[in-house]
Amino acid sequence: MKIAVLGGDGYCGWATALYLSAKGHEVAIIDNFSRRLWDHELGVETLTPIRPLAERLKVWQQHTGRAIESFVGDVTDYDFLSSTIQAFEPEAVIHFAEQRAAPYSMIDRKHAVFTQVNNVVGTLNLLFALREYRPECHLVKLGTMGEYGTPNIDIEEGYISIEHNGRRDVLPFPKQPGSFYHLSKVHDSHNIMFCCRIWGLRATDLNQGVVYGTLTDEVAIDEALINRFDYDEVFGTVLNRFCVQAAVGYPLTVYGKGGQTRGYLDLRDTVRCVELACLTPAKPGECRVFNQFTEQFKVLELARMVQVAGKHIGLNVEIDHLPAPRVEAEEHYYNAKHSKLIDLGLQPHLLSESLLDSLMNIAVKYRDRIDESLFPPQVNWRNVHNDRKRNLRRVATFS
Ligand code: NAD
Ligand code: USQ
Repeated sequence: MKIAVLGGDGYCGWATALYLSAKGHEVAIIDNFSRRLWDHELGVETLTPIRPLAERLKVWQQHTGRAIESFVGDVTDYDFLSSTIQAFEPEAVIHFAEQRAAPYSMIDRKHAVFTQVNNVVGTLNLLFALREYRPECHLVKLGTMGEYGTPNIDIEEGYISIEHNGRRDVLPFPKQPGSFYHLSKVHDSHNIMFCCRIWGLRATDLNQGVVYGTLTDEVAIDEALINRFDYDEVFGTVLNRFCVQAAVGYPLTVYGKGGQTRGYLDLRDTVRCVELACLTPAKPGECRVFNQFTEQFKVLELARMVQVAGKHIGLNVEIDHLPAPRVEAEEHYYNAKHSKLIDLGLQPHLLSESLLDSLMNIAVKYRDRIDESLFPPQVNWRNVHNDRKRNLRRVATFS
């Protein structure tokens, strides 16, 4: 298939682009490198030393003989995006190209507004470009499990059958997102559903859980292909952060009681899920929703697993409970369905089997690059004001 990967220079996008290219698909990456700029803005670096995209692509072609085309530009620029869609003529578009950190969206007004404009406008532009130039193309859009929040009932895959005053209907599952970022995903979902309904576009909204790990078969081919591994308080996700903290003997930063339960998946399952969605596209007019995670854990459970794994390689790991910087339930019911991707053939990698190889050993390998000042959380949900200095001093001023 001809598959365009929007956000292909990022964490999930890079792994996906290589995986699909290795499988024989014709892949193009579309990215404006804003993620690399946000690292500069925050004064942080990924644990793993990632190379410029052009160099990465050259090395990939040298090893595999397979070329990946790149289009550098901003998906919020309609002229750029629509001309790229016309030039590449994709059969599927995988849309990863958004600002994806909840804490980044909660720094101040400017970052909240930027996140929602970047994400919602980019997706809207894509919907218009597809309608105009590739109406048969399948949109595979990365959403998030965080769209649902943590309701006190089972979470369905996108839709729920409701009986109300004696009448029955199947409706979108209620959303209770927990940050301006997560809200942007809800707005996207509504726009996608609407465009499928009125124009007959076809889409799969992948409500993904928290991703962990950095190794996939393809990036392991050469050090120059290495993927991101973020551990700073803004872009670092919890399990990646815990492993890096363990590697330098820093007490694991559990926020509050640690009873926050989320769905998690290995990056190797992300790439497979996306492939499965592409290979079995939604029908015209259909907006499918898959919950994309493989296991659920409480934050404190993860910390204890990292503690045990650390012991195996001689690390003495302590666990700290910090005052919760976010406004979220610290103990709650959580039971989210996630069978649709399994039904399509997903065979999950389990955390218990990959914690050491896929995470801890990487953290230890790059230990010299770890900056401990990036561990304590500064962005506090209660301190979101117009003035960024009230929430995160590390941010440089960009106009
Ligand atoms: P990432 O920040 O590593 O990658 C996103 C990429 O998109 C970056 O390379 C960035 O430069 C690019 N981008 C952002 N805005 C753009 C724009 N306007 N124009 C062009 N390119 C743009 O993020 P990720 O972790 O790879 O996440 C990818 C997607 O998956 C996001 O939509 C995210 O919400 C979703 N997701 C991620 C996780 C996770 O744990 N990482 C979990 C659930 C969902
Ligand atoms: N947490 C800690 N300690 C830390 C970091 C996080 O206890 O040092 C807690 C958070 O408070 C939260 C949980 O761990 O309860 C997960 O936080 P996270 O930062 O790992 O993930 P989150 O902010 O939810 O965002 C990540 C991705 C985002 C994606 C989301 C999927 O950055 O793009 O949408 O995971 S989900 O959580 O299902 O919404």
